[in-house]
Amino acid sequence: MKHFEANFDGLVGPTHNYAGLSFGNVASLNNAAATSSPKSAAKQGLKKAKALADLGLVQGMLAPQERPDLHTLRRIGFSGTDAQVLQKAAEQAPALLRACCSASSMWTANAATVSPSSDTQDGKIHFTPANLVDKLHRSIEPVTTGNILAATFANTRYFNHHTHLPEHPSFGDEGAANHTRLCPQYGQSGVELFVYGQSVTNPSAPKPAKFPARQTLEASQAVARLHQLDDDSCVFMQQNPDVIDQGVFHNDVIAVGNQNVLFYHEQAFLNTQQKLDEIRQKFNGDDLHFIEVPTAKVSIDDAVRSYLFNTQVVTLPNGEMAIIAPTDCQENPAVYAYLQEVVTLGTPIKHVHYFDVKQSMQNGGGPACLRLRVAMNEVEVAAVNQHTLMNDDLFAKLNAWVDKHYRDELSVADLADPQLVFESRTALDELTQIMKLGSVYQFQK
Ligand code: SUG
Repeated sequence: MKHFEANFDGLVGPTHNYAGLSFGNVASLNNAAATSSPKSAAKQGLKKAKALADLGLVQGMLAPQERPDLHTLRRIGFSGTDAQVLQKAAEQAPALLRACCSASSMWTANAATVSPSSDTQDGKIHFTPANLVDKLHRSIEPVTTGNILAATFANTRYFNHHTHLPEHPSFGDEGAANHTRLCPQYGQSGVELFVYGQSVTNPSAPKPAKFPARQTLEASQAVARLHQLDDDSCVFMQQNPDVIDQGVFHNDVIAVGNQNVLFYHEQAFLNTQQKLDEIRQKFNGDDLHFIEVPTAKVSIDDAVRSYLFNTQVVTLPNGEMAIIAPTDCQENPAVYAYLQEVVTLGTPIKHVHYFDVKQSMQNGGGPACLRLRVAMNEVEVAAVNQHTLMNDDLFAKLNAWVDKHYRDELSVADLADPQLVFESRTALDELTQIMKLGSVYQFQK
Protein backbone atom coordinates (compact mmCIF):
# COMPACT_ATOMS: atom_id res chain seq x y z
CA MET A 1 0.00 0.00 0.00
CA LYS A 2 1.38 3.42 -0.96
CA HIS A 3 1.22 6.34 1.47
CA PHE A 4 1.31 10.04 0.72
CA GLU A 5 1.02 13.36 2.40
CA ALA A 6 -1.35 15.42 0.29
CA ASN A 7 -1.44 19.21 0.39
CA PHE A 8 -4.81 20.89 -0.07
CA ASP A 9 -4.26 24.52 -0.96
CA GLY A 10 -6.84 27.23 -0.52
CA LEU A 11 -7.96 28.73 -3.79
CA VAL A 12 -7.73 32.51 -3.33
CA GLY A 13 -11.20 34.07 -3.46
CA PRO A 14 -12.29 36.95 -5.73
CA THR A 15 -12.33 39.50 -2.85
CA HIS A 16 -8.66 39.11 -1.85
CA ASN A 17 -7.78 42.49 -0.31
CA TYR A 18 -5.61 44.20 2.27
CA ALA A 19 -7.78 45.44 5.13
CA GLY A 20 -5.34 45.28 8.05
CA LEU A 21 -7.63 42.95 9.98
CA SER A 22 -5.13 40.86 11.93
CA PHE A 23 -3.71 42.53 15.03
CA GLY A 24 -0.48 40.70 15.90
CA ASN A 25 0.21 39.81 12.23
CA VAL A 26 2.86 42.32 11.15
CA ALA A 27 2.38 41.98 7.36
CA SER A 28 -1.41 42.40 7.60
CA LEU A 29 -1.02 45.64 9.56
CA ASN A 30 1.83 47.00 7.41
CA ASN A 31 -0.09 46.52 4.17
CA ALA A 32 -3.45 47.79 5.42
CA ALA A 33 -5.30 49.65 2.66
CA ALA A 34 -2.81 48.73 -0.09
CA THR A 35 -4.38 47.77 -3.43
CA SER A 36 -4.47 44.03 -4.02
CA SER A 37 -4.64 41.94 -7.18
CA PRO A 38 -7.11 39.07 -6.67
CA LYS A 39 -6.24 37.71 -10.12
CA SER A 40 -2.50 37.49 -9.55
CA ALA A 41 -3.02 36.20 -5.99
CA ALA A 42 -5.12 33.31 -7.27
CA LYS A 43 -2.67 32.58 -10.09
CA GLN A 44 0.36 32.64 -7.78
CA GLY A 45 -1.40 30.07 -5.57
CA LEU A 46 -2.37 27.86 -8.50
CA LYS A 47 1.17 27.93 -9.85
CA LYS A 48 2.61 26.76 -6.55
CA ALA A 49 0.00 24.00 -6.26
CA LYS A 50 0.62 22.81 -9.82
CA ALA A 51 4.39 22.81 -9.29
CA LEU A 52 3.97 20.51 -6.29
CA ALA A 53 1.73 18.19 -8.31
CA ASP A 54 4.43 18.21 -11.01
CA LEU A 55 7.02 17.23 -8.39
CA GLY A 56 4.97 14.05 -7.95
CA LEU A 57 3.06 15.01 -4.80
CA VAL A 58 -0.67 14.55 -4.25
CA GLN A 59 -2.10 18.05 -4.43
CA GLY A 60 -5.68 19.19 -3.97
CA MET A 61 -7.53 22.50 -3.87
CA LEU A 62 -10.11 23.70 -1.37
CA ALA A 63 -12.76 26.11 -2.62
CA PRO A 64 -12.89 29.66 -1.22
CA GLN A 65 -15.78 31.02 0.86
CA GLU A 66 -18.47 33.35 -0.38
CA ARG A 67 -17.58 36.98 0.29
CA PRO A 68 -18.91 39.61 0.89
CA ASP A 69 -20.63 37.58 3.61
CA LEU A 70 -24.15 38.98 3.36
CA HIS A 71 -25.47 36.34 5.72
CA THR A 72 -23.33 37.74 8.56
CA LEU A 73 -24.12 41.36 7.62
CA ARG A 74 -27.85 40.55 7.83
CA ARG A 75 -27.31 38.65 11.05
CA ILE A 76 -25.89 41.82 12.62
CA GLY A 77 -28.82 43.94 11.54
CA PHE A 78 -28.18 45.35 8.05
CA SER A 79 -31.31 44.83 5.98
CA GLY A 80 -32.78 45.35 2.53
CA THR A 81 -31.53 44.27 -0.85
CA ASP A 82 -27.93 43.07 -1.18
CA ALA A 83 -26.92 46.51 -2.47
CA GLN A 84 -28.66 48.23 0.46
CA VAL A 85 -27.02 45.91 2.98
CA LEU A 86 -23.59 46.74 1.57
CA GLN A 87 -24.28 50.44 1.37
CA LYS A 88 -25.57 50.68 4.94
CA ALA A 89 -22.66 48.65 6.29
CA ALA A 90 -20.17 50.80 4.34
CA GLU A 91 -21.70 53.98 5.81
CA GLN A 92 -22.43 52.88 9.36
CA ALA A 93 -19.82 50.24 10.13
CA PRO A 94 -17.02 50.12 7.52
CA ALA A 95 -14.81 47.97 9.76
CA LEU A 96 -17.54 45.31 9.95
CA LEU A 97 -17.98 45.38 6.19
CA ARG A 98 -14.24 44.83 5.76
CA ALA A 99 -14.37 41.86 8.16
CA CYS A 100 -17.16 40.35 6.05
CA CYS A 101 -15.18 40.69 2.81
CA SER A 102 -11.87 39.00 3.58
CA ALA A 103 -10.65 36.15 1.38
CA SER A 104 -8.88 34.74 4.47
CA SER A 105 -10.17 31.20 3.89
CA MET A 106 -7.29 30.91 1.37
CA TRP A 107 -5.01 30.08 4.35
CA THR A 108 -6.14 26.50 4.70
CA ALA A 109 -3.51 25.71 7.34
CA ASN A 110 -6.14 27.44 9.48
CA ALA A 111 -9.08 25.54 8.02
CA ALA A 112 -8.85 22.54 10.34
CA THR A 113 -6.68 20.14 12.29
CA VAL A 114 -6.30 16.78 10.57
CA SER A 115 -5.15 13.46 12.05
CA PRO A 116 -4.38 10.57 9.69
CA SER A 117 -5.88 7.11 10.05
CA SER A 118 -2.60 5.62 11.28
CA ASP A 119 -2.86 7.75 14.46
CA THR A 120 -6.58 7.46 15.30
CA GLN A 121 -8.33 4.67 17.22
CA ASP A 122 -11.12 4.18 14.67
CA GLY A 123 -8.67 4.07 11.75
CA LYS A 124 -10.34 7.04 10.00
CA ILE A 125 -8.93 10.42 9.04
CA HIS A 126 -10.30 13.02 11.47
CA PHE A 127 -11.02 16.68 10.66
CA THR A 128 -11.95 19.45 13.10
CA PRO A 129 -12.54 22.85 11.49
CA ALA A 130 -10.81 25.66 13.38
CA ASN A 131 -13.15 28.13 15.10
CA LEU A 132 -10.71 31.04 14.59
CA VAL A 133 -12.46 33.01 17.34
CA ASP A 134 -9.62 35.46 17.87
CA LYS A 135 -10.37 37.45 14.70
CA LEU A 136 -13.86 38.51 13.66
CA HIS A 137 -13.17 38.11 9.93
CA ARG A 138 -11.96 34.54 10.50
CA SER A 139 -14.56 33.52 13.08
CA ILE A 140 -17.17 33.48 10.29
CA GLU A 141 -15.31 30.72 8.40
CA PRO A 142 -15.81 27.40 10.27
CA VAL A 143 -19.35 26.37 9.23
CA THR A 144 -18.61 26.73 5.52
CA THR A 145 -15.14 25.24 6.05
CA GLY A 146 -16.86 22.15 7.47
CA ASN A 147 -19.14 22.00 4.41
CA ILE A 148 -16.22 22.31 2.00
CA LEU A 149 -14.20 19.65 3.82
CA ALA A 150 -17.20 17.31 3.87
CA ALA A 151 -17.71 17.84 0.12
CA THR A 152 -14.01 17.19 -0.55
CA PHE A 153 -13.60 14.23 1.81
CA ALA A 154 -17.12 12.86 1.52
CA ASN A 155 -16.79 9.12 2.08
CA THR A 156 -17.72 8.45 5.73
CA ARG A 157 -16.04 5.08 5.60
CA TYR A 158 -12.66 6.83 5.59
CA PHE A 159 -13.29 10.38 6.82
CA ASN A 160 -14.61 11.46 10.23
CA HIS A 161 -15.70 15.12 10.42
CA HIS A 162 -16.22 16.95 13.72
CA THR A 163 -17.95 20.23 14.45
CA HIS A 164 -15.64 23.15 15.29
CA LEU A 165 -14.97 23.72 19.01
CA PRO A 166 -17.25 26.02 21.08
CA GLU A 167 -16.93 29.63 19.97
CA HIS A 168 -15.36 31.01 23.12
CA PRO A 169 -11.84 32.33 23.81
CA SER A 170 -11.23 29.31 26.11
CA PHE A 171 -11.23 27.18 22.97
CA GLY A 172 -9.39 29.51 20.59
CA ASP A 173 -8.36 27.12 17.80
CA GLU A 174 -6.35 28.02 14.67
CA GLY A 175 -6.16 24.54 13.19
CA ALA A 176 -3.12 22.96 11.57
CA ALA A 177 -1.09 26.18 11.84
CA ASN A 178 -0.37 25.09 15.42
CA HIS A 179 -0.15 21.37 14.77
CA THR A 180 2.46 19.26 13.05
CA ARG A 181 3.16 15.55 12.91
CA LEU A 182 6.38 13.56 13.08
CA CYS A 183 6.56 9.96 11.90
CA PRO A 184 9.12 7.60 10.36
CA GLN A 185 6.99 7.04 7.20
CA TYR A 186 3.58 8.55 6.43
CA GLY A 187 1.76 5.24 6.89
CA GLN A 188 3.21 4.63 10.35
CA SER A 189 1.82 6.02 13.58
CA GLY A 190 3.26 9.40 14.44
CA VAL A 191 3.69 11.92 17.23
CA GLU A 192 1.24 14.79 16.88
CA LEU A 193 2.66 18.09 18.17
CA PHE A 194 0.10 20.59 19.38
CA VAL A 195 1.61 24.03 19.99
CA TYR A 196 -0.45 26.48 22.03
CA GLY A 197 -0.02 30.11 22.99
CA GLN A 198 -1.74 30.13 26.37
CA SER A 199 -3.61 28.01 28.86
CA VAL A 200 -6.85 29.56 30.09
CA THR A 201 -7.33 27.16 32.98
CA ASN A 202 -3.86 28.01 34.27
CA PRO A 203 -3.87 31.81 34.25
CA SER A 204 -0.51 32.06 36.04
CA ALA A 205 1.21 30.33 33.08
CA PRO A 206 3.25 32.62 30.79
CA LYS A 207 1.46 34.42 27.98
CA PRO A 208 2.31 37.23 25.56
CA ALA A 209 2.03 40.83 26.79
CA LYS A 210 1.35 42.67 23.55
CA PHE A 211 -0.25 40.46 20.92
CA PRO A 212 -2.91 37.76 21.33
CA ALA A 213 -2.11 34.08 21.82
CA ARG A 214 -4.68 32.69 19.41
CA GLN A 215 -4.43 29.00 20.34
CA THR A 216 -5.25 27.64 23.79
CA LEU A 217 -4.00 24.43 25.38
CA GLU A 218 -7.63 23.56 26.13
CA ALA A 219 -8.51 23.72 22.43
CA SER A 220 -5.55 21.55 21.45
CA GLN A 221 -6.47 18.96 24.10
CA ALA A 222 -10.09 18.92 22.91
CA VAL A 223 -9.00 18.28 19.31
CA ALA A 224 -6.71 15.45 20.45
CA ARG A 225 -9.66 13.87 22.33
CA LEU A 226 -12.02 14.24 19.36
CA HIS A 227 -9.44 12.66 17.08
CA GLN A 228 -9.08 9.63 19.36
CA LEU A 229 -5.32 10.02 19.72
CA ASP A 230 -3.37 8.09 22.37
CA ASP A 231 -1.67 10.15 25.08
CA ASP A 232 1.50 8.37 24.07
CA SER A 233 1.34 9.89 20.62
CA CYS A 234 0.64 13.54 21.57
CA VAL A 235 2.98 16.27 22.75
CA PHE A 236 1.57 19.64 23.88
CA MET A 237 4.19 22.39 23.69
CA GLN A 238 3.87 26.03 24.57
CA GLN A 239 4.98 28.64 22.08
CA ASN A 240 7.46 31.18 23.44
CA PRO A 241 5.25 34.19 24.34
CA ASP A 242 8.10 36.59 23.51
CA VAL A 243 8.06 35.54 19.86
CA ILE A 244 4.28 35.95 19.67
CA ASP A 245 4.93 39.54 20.75
CA GLN A 246 7.40 39.86 17.85
CA GLY A 247 4.82 38.87 15.26
CA VAL A 248 4.81 35.05 15.38
CA PHE A 249 1.02 34.79 15.53
CA HIS A 250 0.93 31.09 14.59
CA ASN A 251 3.50 28.41 15.35
CA ASP A 252 3.91 27.70 11.64
CA VAL A 253 5.67 31.07 11.36
CA ILE A 254 8.51 29.68 13.52
CA ALA A 255 8.51 25.86 13.11
CA VAL A 256 7.53 23.13 10.67
CA GLY A 257 7.76 19.34 10.80
CA ASN A 258 7.69 16.59 8.20
CA GLN A 259 8.23 12.86 8.79
CA ASN A 260 11.42 12.60 10.87
CA VAL A 261 12.41 16.29 10.62
CA LEU A 262 11.48 19.15 12.93
CA PHE A 263 12.76 22.46 11.56
CA TYR A 264 12.41 25.29 14.08
CA HIS A 265 13.93 28.45 15.46
CA GLU A 266 15.91 28.35 18.67
CA GLN A 267 13.38 30.70 20.31
CA ALA A 268 10.20 29.01 19.06
CA PHE A 269 9.12 27.14 22.20
CA LEU A 270 9.13 27.22 25.99
CA ASN A 271 10.95 24.39 27.83
CA THR A 272 12.46 23.35 24.51
CA GLN A 273 14.85 20.67 25.71
CA GLN A 274 12.30 18.93 27.92
CA LYS A 275 9.75 18.87 25.09
CA LEU A 276 12.26 17.62 22.51
CA ASP A 277 13.12 14.80 24.90
CA GLU A 278 9.43 13.93 25.16
CA ILE A 279 9.11 13.88 21.36
CA ARG A 280 12.16 11.66 21.06
CA GLN A 281 10.76 9.27 23.64
CA LYS A 282 7.33 9.06 21.95
CA PHE A 283 8.70 8.90 18.38
CA ASN A 284 8.50 5.47 16.84
CA GLY A 285 12.15 4.99 15.71
CA ASP A 286 15.66 6.38 16.19
CA ASP A 287 16.22 8.42 13.07
CA LEU A 288 14.87 11.82 14.13
CA HIS A 289 16.36 15.17 13.06
CA PHE A 290 15.88 18.33 15.10
CA ILE A 291 17.11 21.17 12.89
CA GLU A 292 17.38 24.14 15.22
CA VAL A 293 18.15 27.51 13.64
CA PRO A 294 20.08 29.77 15.99
CA THR A 295 19.28 33.45 16.50
CA ALA A 296 22.90 34.21 15.60
CA LYS A 297 22.18 33.01 12.05
CA VAL A 298 18.55 34.12 11.61
CA SER A 299 16.93 36.70 13.89
CA ILE A 300 13.24 36.53 14.80
CA ASP A 301 12.76 39.67 12.73
CA ASP A 302 14.30 38.02 9.65
CA ALA A 303 12.22 34.88 10.24
CA VAL A 304 9.00 36.91 10.43
CA ARG A 305 9.83 39.04 7.38
CA SER A 306 11.01 36.17 5.17
CA TYR A 307 8.76 33.36 6.48
CA LEU A 308 11.73 30.95 6.57
CA PHE A 309 9.67 28.57 8.74
CA ASN A 310 6.40 29.04 6.89
CA THR A 311 7.93 26.90 4.24
CA GLN A 312 6.58 23.50 3.28
CA VAL A 313 8.95 20.64 3.98
CA VAL A 314 7.84 17.91 1.58
CA THR A 315 9.05 14.40 0.80
CA LEU A 316 9.66 13.86 -2.90
CA PRO A 317 8.89 10.52 -4.57
CA ASN A 318 12.63 9.58 -4.32
CA GLY A 319 12.49 9.98 -0.52
CA GLU A 320 14.52 13.20 -0.38
CA MET A 321 12.97 16.25 1.22
CA ALA A 322 12.56 19.69 -0.33
CA ILE A 323 11.74 23.05 1.21
CA ILE A 324 9.07 25.03 -0.63
CA ALA A 325 9.93 28.64 0.22
CA PRO A 326 8.57 32.06 -0.70
CA THR A 327 10.87 34.19 -2.89
CA ASP A 328 11.01 36.56 0.09
CA CYS A 329 13.51 34.07 1.58
CA GLN A 330 15.81 34.64 -1.42
CA GLU A 331 15.63 38.37 -0.89
CA ASN A 332 16.77 38.22 2.75
CA PRO A 333 20.58 37.72 2.83
CA ALA A 334 20.75 35.94 6.22
CA VAL A 335 17.88 33.62 5.37
CA TYR A 336 19.13 32.89 1.86
CA ALA A 337 22.57 32.02 3.25
CA TYR A 338 20.94 29.70 5.78
CA LEU A 339 18.87 27.94 3.12
CA GLN A 340 21.99 27.40 1.03
CA GLU A 341 23.60 25.82 4.07
CA VAL A 342 20.68 23.67 5.26
CA VAL A 343 20.83 21.37 2.23
CA THR A 344 24.46 20.54 3.12
CA LEU A 345 23.88 19.53 6.74
CA GLY A 346 23.40 15.80 6.14
CA THR A 347 19.70 15.85 7.06
CA PRO A 348 16.93 14.54 4.74
CA ILE A 349 16.45 18.12 3.40
CA LYS A 350 18.29 18.25 0.07
CA HIS A 351 16.52 20.86 -2.07
CA VAL A 352 14.93 24.30 -1.88
CA HIS A 353 12.35 25.57 -4.39
CA TYR A 354 11.23 29.21 -4.39
CA PHE A 355 7.77 30.49 -5.30
CA ASP A 356 6.38 33.99 -5.64
CA VAL A 357 3.35 34.14 -3.34
CA LYS A 358 3.72 37.83 -2.53
CA GLN A 359 0.01 38.65 -2.82
CA SER A 360 -0.61 36.27 0.09
CA MET A 361 2.61 37.14 1.95
CA GLN A 362 1.48 40.77 2.17
CA ASN A 363 -1.32 39.55 4.41
CA GLY A 364 1.01 37.33 6.44
CA GLY A 365 0.30 34.09 4.57
CA GLY A 366 3.27 32.08 3.25
CA PRO A 367 3.45 28.77 1.35
CA ALA A 368 2.65 26.72 4.48
CA CYS A 369 -0.36 28.91 5.40
CA LEU A 370 -1.83 28.21 2.00
CA ARG A 371 -1.97 24.45 2.50
CA LEU A 372 -3.72 21.88 4.68
CA ARG A 373 -1.86 18.58 4.96
CA VAL A 374 -3.73 15.29 4.84
CA ALA A 375 -1.62 12.14 5.12
CA MET A 376 -3.42 9.35 3.26
CA ASN A 377 -2.93 5.89 1.83
CA GLU A 378 -3.82 5.14 -1.79
CA VAL A 379 -7.30 3.85 -0.92
CA GLU A 380 -8.06 7.05 0.97
CA VAL A 381 -6.73 9.19 -1.90
CA ALA A 382 -9.09 7.31 -4.22
CA ALA A 383 -11.99 8.16 -1.86
CA VAL A 384 -11.35 11.93 -2.13
CA ASN A 385 -13.56 13.99 -4.46
CA GLN A 386 -11.37 13.55 -7.57
CA HIS A 387 -12.50 16.89 -9.03
CA THR A 388 -10.52 18.71 -6.33
CA LEU A 389 -7.19 17.06 -7.20
CA MET A 390 -4.65 19.08 -9.14
CA ASN A 391 -3.62 17.93 -12.61
CA ASP A 392 -3.18 19.55 -16.04
CA ASP A 393 -6.93 19.63 -16.62
CA LEU A 394 -7.91 21.23 -13.29
CA PHE A 395 -5.02 23.69 -13.57
CA ALA A 396 -6.19 24.83 -17.01
CA LYS A 397 -9.83 25.04 -15.89
CA LEU A 398 -9.08 27.02 -12.75
CA ASN A 399 -6.77 29.46 -14.54
CA ALA A 400 -9.43 30.09 -17.17
CA TRP A 401 -12.02 30.50 -14.42
CA VAL A 402 -9.83 33.07 -12.62
CA ASP A 403 -9.23 34.95 -15.89
CA LYS A 404 -12.94 35.11 -16.51
CA HIS A 405 -14.13 36.21 -13.07
CA TYR A 406 -11.37 37.94 -11.10
CA ARG A 407 -10.44 41.60 -11.00
CA ASP A 408 -6.90 42.74 -11.70
CA GLU A 409 -7.09 45.20 -8.83
CA LEU A 410 -9.17 45.66 -5.72
CA SER A 411 -9.01 48.44 -3.15
CA VAL A 412 -10.70 48.48 0.24
CA ALA A 413 -13.15 51.11 -1.10
CA ASP A 414 -14.26 48.65 -3.82
CA LEU A 415 -15.62 46.27 -1.16
CA ALA A 416 -18.86 48.33 -1.03
CA ASP A 417 -19.46 47.80 -4.75
CA PRO A 418 -22.62 45.64 -5.18
CA GLN A 419 -21.21 44.37 -8.48
CA LEU A 420 -18.56 42.51 -6.47
CA VAL A 421 -21.29 40.41 -4.80
CA PHE A 422 -22.65 39.45 -8.18
CA GLU A 423 -19.18 38.68 -9.58
CA SER A 424 -18.23 36.50 -6.59
CA ARG A 425 -21.48 34.54 -6.63
CA THR A 426 -21.28 33.91 -10.35
CA ALA A 427 -17.70 32.74 -9.98
CA LEU A 428 -18.45 30.41 -7.06
CA ASP A 429 -21.52 28.95 -8.74
CA GLU A 430 -19.31 27.96 -11.65
CA LEU A 431 -16.58 26.68 -9.32
CA THR A 432 -18.94 24.36 -7.44
CA GLN A 433 -19.67 22.78 -10.81
CA ILE A 434 -15.99 22.50 -11.81
CA MET A 435 -15.11 20.90 -8.45
CA LYS A 436 -18.44 19.06 -8.07
CA LEU A 437 -18.98 20.32 -4.54
CA GLY A 438 -22.76 20.59 -4.33
CA SER A 439 -24.25 23.37 -2.21
CA VAL A 440 -21.45 24.15 0.22
CA TYR A 441 -22.43 27.82 0.50
CA GLN A 442 -25.45 27.02 2.62
CA PHE A 443 -26.21 30.68 3.36
CA GLN A 444 -26.32 31.56 -0.31
CA LYS A 445 -29.72 32.92 -1.35
O1 SUG B 1 -5.15 34.90 10.14
N1 SUG B 1 -4.13 37.12 7.62
C1 SUG B 1 -4.19 35.76 8.15
C2 SUG B 1 -2.93 35.03 7.80
C3 SUG B 1 -3.03 33.57 8.17
C4 SUG B 1 -1.71 32.88 8.08
N2 SUG B 1 -1.85 31.52 8.37
C5 SUG B 1 -0.92 30.72 8.94
N3 SUG B 1 0.11 31.20 9.58
N4 SUG B 1 -1.11 29.46 8.91
C6 SUG B 1 -4.42 35.77 9.65
O2 SUG B 1 -3.84 36.64 10.32
C7 SUG B 1 -5.07 39.29 7.04
C8 SUG B 1 -6.33 39.84 6.40
C9 SUG B 1 -6.26 41.32 6.19
O3 SUG B 1 -5.64 42.04 6.96
O4 SUG B 1 -6.88 41.80 5.20
C10 SUG B 1 -5.24 37.88 7.57
O5 SUG B 1 -6.34 37.48 7.91
